[in-house]
Amino acid sequence: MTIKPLIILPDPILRQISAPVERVDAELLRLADDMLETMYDAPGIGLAAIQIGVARRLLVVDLAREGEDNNPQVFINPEIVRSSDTPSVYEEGCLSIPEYYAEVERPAVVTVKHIGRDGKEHEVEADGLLATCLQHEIDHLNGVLFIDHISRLKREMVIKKFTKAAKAKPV
Ligand code: K1U
Ligand code: ZN
Repeated sequence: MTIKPLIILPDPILRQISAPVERVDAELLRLADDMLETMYDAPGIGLAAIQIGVARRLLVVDLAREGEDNNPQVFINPEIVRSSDTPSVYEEGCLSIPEYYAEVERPAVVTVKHIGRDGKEHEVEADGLLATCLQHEIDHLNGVLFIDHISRLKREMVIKKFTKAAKAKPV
């Protein structure tokens, strides 16, 4: 398993729309393992393939707490098929926007249809942090970032800060 470099704002790669996965094969499962390794190293609780520069509809999540055994979950071609009307607010972060956090309102409960690493179709009803995390990661597959859910003023300030930092970084 390999730790891959993370794509950081304002890299336009993050705005790409990822393409559906056509085959669950050894190469795809290796990519999922590399994503998990990269997420654990960061550390984070989720990661979409586009965050390591691969525009495929694949995400990984692990919500195990410190001291608990890892609980890696792989979602291939995930799709939200039901969302609750009840909202939930959570202070989100993003490995592609390091050290910036903001409150985002999303549906509190979602049902996500997806293909698992077994190649079979599954449906998961998620609430709490899993619901928030899955919606955040599915947004990534559509080129949407959590800063797109905050005020325009705050978003522009964050983009400006990261653009300045990227220009100052030696190549
Ligand atoms: O997609 C990502 O950039 C990963 C992101 C997922 C996420 C976090 C919070 C709400 C929604 C989605 C992260 O993992 S940010 C880092 C983080 O939240 C964390 C890191 C270490 C321990 C616990 C949480
Ligand atoms: Zn993110």
